[in-house]
Amino acid sequence: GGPPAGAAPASGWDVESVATELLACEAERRDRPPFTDEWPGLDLDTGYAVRDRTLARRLERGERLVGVKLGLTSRAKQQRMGVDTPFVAWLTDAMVLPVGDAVPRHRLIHPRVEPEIVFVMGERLEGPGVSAASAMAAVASVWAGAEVIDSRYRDFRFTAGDVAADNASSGAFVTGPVGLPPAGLDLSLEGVLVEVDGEVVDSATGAAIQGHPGEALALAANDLARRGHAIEPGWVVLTGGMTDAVDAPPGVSVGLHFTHLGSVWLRGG
Ligand code: OOG
Ligand code: MG
Repeated sequence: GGPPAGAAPASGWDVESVATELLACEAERRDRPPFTDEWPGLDLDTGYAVRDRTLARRLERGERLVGVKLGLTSRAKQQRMGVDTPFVAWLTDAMVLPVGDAVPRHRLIHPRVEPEIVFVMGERLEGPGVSAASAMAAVASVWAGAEVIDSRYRDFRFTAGDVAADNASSGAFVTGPVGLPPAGLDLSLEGVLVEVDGEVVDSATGAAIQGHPGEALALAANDLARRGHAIEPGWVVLTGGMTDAVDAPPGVSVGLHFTHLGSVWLRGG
């Protein structure tokens, strides 16, 4: 029973109107309640359909696709956000934050900062059937990263479908000082300290990301394959927040210190 996923629901929302509303919220820096309050049928796959519509609109207005990000790959993030499904979203050049820039609050709603292990791809990676080992073989270099997440949902309240539609709370991201070849690193043991104004407020290792960030990369390739996408050479892949995100208001300084990948500094904004 019930209408098929993606069909116009009784609430009046559909894939197209949700995509339009999310892009408008982003442009106007306006948050809103999650769509699933009115449209419970907005499940993960319908959310992905919305995500792909908003990407198409971003590309139409001249943005360039530069990679993908994973969301909710660590238990710290899953527990904090109340959603335990990892998922994949798009990164465009408009989300790249130049090194040295502060958190771009002027174009965001309620930004928060989280530490991530980032891959730059050397080879194409296409699912299904990708393992962590075959995924890592396609990686050219590994970087420290700071993701500035931002949600179009008030108080970051959402279900898996809502947040997939919202491109996994994408905002901006910046990468660290060095790109290292993956072969010499044990990424499950790569540690990070999250420092806010001189105080270490959180820490984690790469094992927080599905046991190893390569597992998250494999998950991304296999998940994207369900909708006919592959991960392309040169793409950036954000493997997911290792700890809960932190607030970075103006005047605050956030340092993300990795064992081998160096430090990423971000001024609040
Ligand atoms: C969802 C975005 C998740 C991550 O790394 O887990 C994400 C959110 O926390 O709003 O970027
Ligand atoms: Mg993230």
